[in-house]
Amino acid sequence: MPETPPKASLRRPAGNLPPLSLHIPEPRYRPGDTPDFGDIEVPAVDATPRPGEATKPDAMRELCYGLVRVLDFDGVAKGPWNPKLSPERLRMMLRTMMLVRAFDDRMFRAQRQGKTSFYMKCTGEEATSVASTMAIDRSDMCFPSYRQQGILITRDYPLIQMMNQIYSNRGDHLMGRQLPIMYSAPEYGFFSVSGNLATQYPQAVGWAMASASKGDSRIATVWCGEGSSAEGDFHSALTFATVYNAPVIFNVVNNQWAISSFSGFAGSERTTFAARAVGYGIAGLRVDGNDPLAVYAATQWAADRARTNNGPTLIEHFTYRSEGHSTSDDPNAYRPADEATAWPFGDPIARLAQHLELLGEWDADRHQAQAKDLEGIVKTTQKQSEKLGILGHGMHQPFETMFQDVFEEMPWHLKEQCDQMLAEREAKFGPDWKPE
Ligand SMILES: Cc1ncc(C[n+]2csc(CCOP(=O)(O)OP(=O)(O)O)c2C)c(N)n1
Repeated sequence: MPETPPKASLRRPAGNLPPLSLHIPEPRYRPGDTPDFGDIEVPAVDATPRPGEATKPDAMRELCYGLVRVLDFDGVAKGPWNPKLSPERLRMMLRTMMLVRAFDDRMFRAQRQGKTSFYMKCTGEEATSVASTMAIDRSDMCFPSYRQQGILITRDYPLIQMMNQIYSNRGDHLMGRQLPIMYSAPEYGFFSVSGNLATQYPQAVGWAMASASKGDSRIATVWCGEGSSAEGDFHSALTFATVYNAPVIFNVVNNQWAISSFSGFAGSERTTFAARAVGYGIAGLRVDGNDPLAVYAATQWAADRARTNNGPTLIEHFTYRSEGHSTSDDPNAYRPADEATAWPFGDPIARLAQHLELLGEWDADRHQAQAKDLEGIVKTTQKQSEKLGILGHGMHQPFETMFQDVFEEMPWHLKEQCDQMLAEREAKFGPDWKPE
C-alpha cells in the first residue's frame, strides 16, 4: 500500500531551517534563590519630562518606557512632576494609607480566626489607590478590581459597612450576595467589584462615554492588575476609548505577580504595560507605584487631560505585591520569601513618612501614635460589626434575596429556582425559619 504523504502543515521544515520553538516565560527567582533587582532601570527623579496635558500621544511615547518619579530614595521631592501638596494634604494621604494597612491587617487576622472565608490585602500597593483617588474629583466614578479598598477608605466609606460585607452579617447591605471584599457603593462613586477579571474595563469606558454624551463633566477611572491586562475585555475597552476619545483613566497595577504566575505571562518580558497605550494611540505613563506623590501627579495629569476632552490615559503603576494574592494563597510555594524586601522601590507609607519628616512636618513619635490610634479605630469598629454576626454563627440573610435586585422583573426560570429553594428551606428548617 502506498504511504500517504503528511499534510503540508505537519511536514518538518525543508533544508537546514531549525525546528520552530516556543518561549515559555519563567520567573527569574524561585523559592531558595536570592533575588536581585539591580538591573531594573531607575531614571533620576527629575529626568522624566512632564508634557502638557493636551500633548498628542505620539509625542510622548517615551513616557511609556520611563518612570514618573517625584520622591528620591532619601525622601526629597524633586522634578517637574512634583505636585507640591500642602503638609496637611500629605498627612491626610499618609493617614489614609496607614488606615488601609491597619484595616487589611485586622481583616486578614479575622479570616485566619475563621470569622470570614476570604480576604485580600493590598500591602505595598496602598498608594496606587489612595493617592490616585485623592487626585480625582469626589464625583468621578471609580471602577475597581478587588484590591482597591483604598478608594473606599479615601472617600470615607464607613469601615463598618466594609466589615459587615466581609462577614456577610445582618448589617451587610449586599445581603450576603457577594464574595467577601467584593464591595458595591455607587453612592461613593465605587462600582461593584466583580470576580471576573477585567470586566470593569469596558464598563468604565461605557460609563465615561455616557458621561460625555450627556455633556457632564465627570470622568471614569478604572483599575486592574497586570495579569488581567491579558484579558480580551482590556483590549476592547482601549479600542472603544481611543475611537470615541472617552474621558477615562486606565490604571494597570503591575505588582509583578498574578497569583502564582508572574508578569511575564501577561507580556512584561517584551515591553512595559504602559506601552500597551502606544498601539491604541492613547497617552501612556509609567509610574513608580510606591511613590505616592508620583501616583498623585500622574493621575492629576490624566484627570485634567480627560476632563478637557484630550482623551484617555493608561497609567502603569510599577509596584510589588508584598503579600499573598489572597488568604487562599501561599506565595512561599513559588517565589523567594525575601523578594518583597529586595524590591528596590521601598514601601509607600515609609517613603511618604520620610518625606514629611524631612519637611519637619512629621516624626517617629507621631507616626507611632497615629498607627496605634488607627489600630484602635479598626478594632472598635470590628467589635461593633461582629455583634451583627460572623461566618459560621448562624445564617444572617433571608435566602430569597440572592435572586433579587438583578432584573427589574424576575424571569420565570429564576422564580422557579427561588420557589424550589424556599420549599427546600421549609422542609429543612420548618415554616417559621427567620434569619438570625
Ligand atoms: C476571567 C477570570 N480569569 C481568571 C480568574 C482567576 N483569577 C482571579 S485573580 C487572578 C490573578 C489576577 O492577577 P492580576 O490581574 O495581576 O491582579 P492582582 O491579583 O495581582 O492584583 C486570577 C487568574 C478570574 N477571577 N477571572
